Amino acid sequence: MEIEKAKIFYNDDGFTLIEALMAVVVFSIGIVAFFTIQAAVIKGNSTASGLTTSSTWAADRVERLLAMDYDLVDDTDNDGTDQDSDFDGVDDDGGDFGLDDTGAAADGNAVSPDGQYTIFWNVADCLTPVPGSSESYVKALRVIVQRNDLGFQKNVVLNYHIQKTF
Ligand SMILES: [Ca+2]
Ligand SMILES: [Ca+2]
Ligand SMILES: [Ca+2]
Ligand SMILES: [Ca+2]
Repeated sequence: MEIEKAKIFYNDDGFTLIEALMAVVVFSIGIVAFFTIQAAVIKGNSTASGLTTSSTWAADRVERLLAMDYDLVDDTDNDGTDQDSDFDGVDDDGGDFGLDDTGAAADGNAVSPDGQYTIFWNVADCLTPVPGSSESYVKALRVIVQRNDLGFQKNVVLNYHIQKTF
């Protein structure tokens, strides 16, 4: 009786070719799905890590600039200094006070030790009058960190205002 029962589930014909092919197809779909997910995870991790590193470099540069004496944080090429005489927030002689400048046009630049990140910073004086004061002692600071993310250039941009204190 026990043997009879067992025979119902037992088939000694082995796998048919169709069954074997179906198994291969199902297995292949699984493998492709696995690697597709794996690739997406790796890409996501790489993007996240690039973003984190860029933000860290940007924050580090901001801290260095903030640690400097107010007068030493300089709009070296003068494309953003004293160019908003009417305080309307619009660059009097065009441009964006040079704040978006990269490459040699930036007020300062540095490259990370691994060469993967390039940092630019720009300074503009007198963008905004200090509230309640006829004079302006504010500098706008923009730090731009560029990186290559799988063939695309990605930027992290930090904006700061520093105010002279007496
Ligand atoms: Ca400048
Ligand atoms: Ca203006
Ligand atoms: Ca300008
Ligand atoms: Ca410039």
